[in-house]
Amino acid sequence: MSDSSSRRAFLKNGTMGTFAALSVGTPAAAALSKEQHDSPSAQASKKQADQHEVQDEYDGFSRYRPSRGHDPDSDYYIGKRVPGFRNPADGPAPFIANDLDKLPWKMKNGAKEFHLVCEPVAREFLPGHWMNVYGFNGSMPGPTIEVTQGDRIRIIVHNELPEETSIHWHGFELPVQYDGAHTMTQNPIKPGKTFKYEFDVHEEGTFFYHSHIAMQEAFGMVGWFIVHPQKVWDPPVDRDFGVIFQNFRIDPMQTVVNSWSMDWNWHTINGRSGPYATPLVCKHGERVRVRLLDFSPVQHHPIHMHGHTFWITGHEGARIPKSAWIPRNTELVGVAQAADFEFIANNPGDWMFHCHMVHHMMNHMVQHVGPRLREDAKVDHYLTSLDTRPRVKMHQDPQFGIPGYPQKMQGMTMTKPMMKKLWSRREVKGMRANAMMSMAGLMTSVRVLPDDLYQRVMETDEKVPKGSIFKEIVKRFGTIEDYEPAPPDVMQKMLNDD
Ligand SMILES: [Cu+2]
Repeated sequence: MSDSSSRRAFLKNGTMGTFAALSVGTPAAAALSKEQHDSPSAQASKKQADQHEVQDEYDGFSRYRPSRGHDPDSDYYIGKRVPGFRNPADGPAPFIANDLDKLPWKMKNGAKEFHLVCEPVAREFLPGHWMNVYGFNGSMPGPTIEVTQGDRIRIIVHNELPEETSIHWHGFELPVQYDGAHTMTQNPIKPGKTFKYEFDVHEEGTFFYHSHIAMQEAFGMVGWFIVHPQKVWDPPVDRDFGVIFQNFRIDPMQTVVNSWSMDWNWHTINGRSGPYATPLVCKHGERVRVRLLDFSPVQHHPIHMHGHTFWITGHEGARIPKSAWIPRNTELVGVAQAADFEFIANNPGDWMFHCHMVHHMMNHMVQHVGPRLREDAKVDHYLTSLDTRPRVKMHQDPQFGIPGYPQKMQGMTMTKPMMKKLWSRREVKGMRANAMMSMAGLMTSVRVLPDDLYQRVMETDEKVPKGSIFKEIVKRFGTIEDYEPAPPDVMQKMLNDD
């Protein structure tokens, strides 16, 4: 047994012991405990680890604890070239864009044929807050197109919008007639009509597609176009996440985007707003890639990740040579730019991952000054009596539950069904009971979980009490004596909503 596999075994057994103590004597815990020993994913990850002989320590850098390594010129400084557990022979890690589907294809006449339908879409930005946007195949952003370098692709675009459109394949070096710049390279696709785009993909990397009509872009018409390299990128990653950040202007009382506005008040990640944007969940010690696209109409986003130092390994142009990778905690991603972040998940916990602009960390930009609608005022009344409008009374009137108005988040006055929807997702199981309060707008989280806790959250249907996974991580990796659970009143309210 090598040093690294014995360390993995130690970590597994050590965590097993702690976990057993946590859930004393319940039959479910006993069954789960056995399942963890035998589960196919645990065996597969051990097998992968053994086959691939991944190490735990590299030049002073550890994949299992916060660690900077010794020498900035080392290949392994802050995890720069530390590989994941995945065997490159198994191909690239599957691409995961939470809350978005993949676009299916069929092989026809030597090409992967996709059908993309441009259409009006209703998207639930927050539980109960449905917005009328434009998208593809019932989704905003559209479904992910995923191909391999060297593929020939054919995309048949059906225009079901009430207006003309054309689709641009952003970043591709393709024959100009398929570039999608309407009137410049093709006639616009009329409502009810189709257009065929067909080309060979010789590049690899992080691309996207979008309508090339400006106002339709502001309505949300974008989707991922991921091209996996023929030869898997080195070092191999275990997770490959994609998140699209967008802004919209949707006024109170409205569900339709005001695409003329220069001001933006709703923020989404893969079409959902924090805390409804689904967390990115990975296992302790893995190498993780997050591809991030800013498809906001006018706003740039300084993206910050907590608890880890990441490397910028690519932009929408191409993968960056290793010698030019740079370590960061915050990366500014501009409009129509994508950035690939890679890091070793060596610090277990629930970590914020968010745009750092304060106006993007809250919807409507008014979380701290209160709603702009007044008590007992209808909108028409409000507009016609601006000088005599009634005083603000926050969050108590049902009229604040109107579409387009998310401020009820403040003070945990979300309704039961909304809370239920937020907590019914597997990815948030066991987070602190009030974790949802801290996420709004362009905010989500990266969860780094030890193997057994990962299985409990992501691979079993066992009921996981709120806060239990977080507390267990503090117990194993922090100082439990200093830990303060969520305030009981908030906690109780949340539990009542369960
Ligand atoms: Cu931002």
